[in-house]
Amino acid sequence: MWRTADPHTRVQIPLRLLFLLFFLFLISTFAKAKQNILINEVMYDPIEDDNYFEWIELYNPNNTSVNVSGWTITDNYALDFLEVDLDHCNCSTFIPPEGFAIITDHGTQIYNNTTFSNNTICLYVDDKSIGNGLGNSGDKLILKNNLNETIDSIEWELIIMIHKAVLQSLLMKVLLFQD
Ligand SMILES: [Ca+2]
Ligand SMILES: [Ca+2]
Ligand SMILES: [Ca+2]
Repeated sequence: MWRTADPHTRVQIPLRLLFLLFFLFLISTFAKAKQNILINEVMYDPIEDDNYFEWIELYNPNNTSVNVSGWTITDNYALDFLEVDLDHCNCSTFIPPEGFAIITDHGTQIYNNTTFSNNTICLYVDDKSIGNGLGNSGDKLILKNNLNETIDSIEWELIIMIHKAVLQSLLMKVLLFQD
């Protein structure tokens, strides 16, 4: 399980701009799982630098371990193979029963100030970006096993809406300025 002093999950996106409300619209499609592993959480818009703090969390809801060796994760642009992270948390490709896997890229800095529960494994993608980087305004992820079968997928997009009251206020200021 992911533990951090300032958890920032896909359902906890901060407001970024004054007078604008950001509504995050997530479309999650759960594939007919051969092995029921879920894309549980996606940090695509970290508070810190996107190049070093993006991550994905997988969850194994089964009562047996699942080996993700040879599995791939693909975003809107690029495919990455999952690799064992020999430097962090358990050095394994087996996600424990009801356990988690954290996926980062090779340039990650998330381990500088993060701890994990014992039922978590850490994985790398095979280069320095998850896909080509996780888009803040929209992207998708497809998790496939070593037989190229889709296990889970998720897609998100950001819809920017101006609150009606704010819009009216802005229009009033424009009208007053024109006068
Ligand atoms: Ca990002
Ligand atoms: Ca990549
Ligand atoms: Ca991308």
